[in-house]
Amino acid sequence: MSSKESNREQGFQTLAVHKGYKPDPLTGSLALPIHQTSTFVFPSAETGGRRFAGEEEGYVYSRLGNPTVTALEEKIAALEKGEKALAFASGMAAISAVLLGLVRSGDHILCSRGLYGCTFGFLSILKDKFNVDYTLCDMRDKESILREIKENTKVIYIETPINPTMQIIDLALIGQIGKEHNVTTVVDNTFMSPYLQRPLEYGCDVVVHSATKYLGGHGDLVAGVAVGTKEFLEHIQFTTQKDIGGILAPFDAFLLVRGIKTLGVRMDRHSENAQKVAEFLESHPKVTNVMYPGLKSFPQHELAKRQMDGFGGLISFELKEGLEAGLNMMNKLELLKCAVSLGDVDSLIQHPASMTHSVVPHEERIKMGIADGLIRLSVGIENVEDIIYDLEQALS
Ligand code: 4LM
Repeated sequence: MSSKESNREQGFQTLAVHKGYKPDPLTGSLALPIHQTSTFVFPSAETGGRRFAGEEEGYVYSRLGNPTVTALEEKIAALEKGEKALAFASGMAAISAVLLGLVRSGDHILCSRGLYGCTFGFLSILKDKFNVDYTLCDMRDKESILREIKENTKVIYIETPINPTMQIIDLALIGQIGKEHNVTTVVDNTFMSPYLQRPLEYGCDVVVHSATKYLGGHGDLVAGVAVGTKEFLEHIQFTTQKDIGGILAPFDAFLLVRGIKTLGVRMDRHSENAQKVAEFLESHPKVTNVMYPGLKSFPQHELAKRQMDGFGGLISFELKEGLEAGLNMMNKLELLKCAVSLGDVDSLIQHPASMTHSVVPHEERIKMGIADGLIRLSVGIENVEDIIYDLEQALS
């Protein structure tokens, strides 16, 4: 490769395929080796001591780092345009390690009004057991964000689009408010993946993902990642990741690397299919309240166009006849599977009020915009005619 070539900034899909691993010089293995080991042998006792003291680079023990996991972390960091990434055993392990690394007793977290159920559950644990308060706030409105920031606010934590209402928050605004008020901004980018949205480019500080979803893409693993500055991620690595221990196993890192190689191709198909499915649902006489950022009727369509490179694969909607009719429709589906999770190549459909967001108290759920009859559809990469055919027969 010429030096000119090596200075070129490579495109997203090229990085998705190649970043983080070069064919092993010893064996020539094209695929990333799975370093299925718990510990690493030191060439000498002195080397081991220096590695523990942080005076010399090198692997020590797989809770502190593993070459297969490092390859994944380098790939994710490049795709999210961050300095460093860390991989975790689940999205919740990433989210909890990041938040625990940022707050102490007496602090306050300002959150989007609308969060994945277990993130809400973790905030409740922080509040009940560790005296870390939180406020849920409609962040579509700048004034309400400014009103809710307190002296002790240390973190602004958001999802955008929000699971499952698809409401969108202006990332540039959040990044700016964070800087002006010296508050760390954390964005859960699970619904978009770095192919469609990169919050760090808008001045936000930390990105977290449930890598179980679009990053993995095949419904065969549970994982999480966090991305940000080297300084912040090293702080997490050597505190709440190392000492709580929610690390990713090498085999799951290998599966994630394999999944990410096709991320851009999959996201294009998810977005293309979801647009057609959303238009079908919107035109169906039995369906109401279709929430998909790619629809012209979507209240934040213009903001979505501005900060997202595509509209993704998630749609929420209700049936005019309500909850019972919605559940009946879900039971009649043949191709689409009734399951939680999202972002898989398979289309998945679920009922947030009784499933993913059931831990959120009813009153709060309604304030979040999660009606009792709301249904969430994660559109897969099957032939779109077959997805629409299945929905049509289930609605008939
Ligand atoms: C679901 N979601 O919605 P792990 N952040 C977001 C999520 O949607 C999720 C997590 C974090 C669903 C799981 C059953 C926006 C999860 C948590 O499940 O811990 O990898 O991620 O269907």
